[in-house]
Amino acid sequence: MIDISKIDYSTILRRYDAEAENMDSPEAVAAKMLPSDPVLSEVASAVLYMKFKEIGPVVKKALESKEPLDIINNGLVAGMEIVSHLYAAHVYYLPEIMMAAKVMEVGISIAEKQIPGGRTTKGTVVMHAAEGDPHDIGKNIAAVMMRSSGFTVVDLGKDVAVDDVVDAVKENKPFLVTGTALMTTTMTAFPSGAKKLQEAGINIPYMAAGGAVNRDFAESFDLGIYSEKAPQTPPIADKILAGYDWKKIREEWDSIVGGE
Ligand code: B12
Repeated sequence: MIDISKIDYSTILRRYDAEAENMDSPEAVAAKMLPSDPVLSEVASAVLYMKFKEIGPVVKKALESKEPLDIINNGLVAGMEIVSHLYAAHVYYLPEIMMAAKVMEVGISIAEKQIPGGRTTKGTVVMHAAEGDPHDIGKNIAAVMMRSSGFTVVDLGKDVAVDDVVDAVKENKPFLVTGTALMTTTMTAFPSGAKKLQEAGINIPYMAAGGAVNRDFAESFDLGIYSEKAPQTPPIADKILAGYDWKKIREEWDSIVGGE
């Protein structure tokens, strides 16, 4: 007689639906990702659930007890990160991403106004999204980080032709240029822009960032340096102002951004 007690059914039949029933829903996982601080959680929830009417009052209320940058990084951007998570899990689709990003931007514009810093500037940075690339949400966040850290940002926008980037660098004389690419088809604009800058005798670091880019790519061409997350940019910029060139930034990148 067959001893069925020794049969391992998992190797014979796997019920994915039953497995899924026992897992948390993506929404529940997302809810767990909300910040533990109740004020920041309320801000992040407004982004997560695309609350256009609530975001203004919620951010203004948060400003009574929190620093603007805390609200931006740990409330608004945190909410957007959950949205990206839900998108990856096929719970949210593009319309939700776009609406949530708009809500986040409204919140950022309110919080940004309360950032102290006055009119003094540490230096100018030219920022853009690569030629052919319409994705500018991450760049806009990075621009807020840079402005709030005391830098002047010349934001060229999205889908910026390589030659326009080079012209803007010649005109504004920044100490750093950043490019964002979320598409593998557009990231090649950066080595080509960096080469044109070098040909013009300009040797400022060219930061390559955005989801399509990794550190290996960013460091594969002369002038290229990497930044993975928007908040990593100000500390890197501070080092450039302190005299680091693109080679030294690469050498000390881990310690500058506090990475492993
Ligand atoms: C929103 C979105 C759009 C929006 C963009 C709106 C906008 N104003 O940005 C719209 C609808 C326009 C769009 C269009 C398209 N999209 Co789209 N889109 C996305 C989506 C869903 C989210 C991107 C996003 O904003 N995330 C939130 C932000 C906060 O994250 P982030 O950009 O990664 O930024 C973080 C870091 O990368 C970094 N960072 C980013 N920029 C910078 C800059 C600096 C200086 C620094 C320091 C850091 C930094 O910091 C941020 C966090 O701190 C992604 C999917 C995904 N998972 O990324 C696809 C995605 C990028 N899109 C994609 C594609 C293919 C397209 C289309 C070609 C689709 C189509 N067939 O039409 C078109 C583009 C057509 C064209 N050429 O015009 C692909 C790209 C694939 C690839 N590898 O090439 C993706 C990955 C989707 C996918 N999985 O296929 N898209």
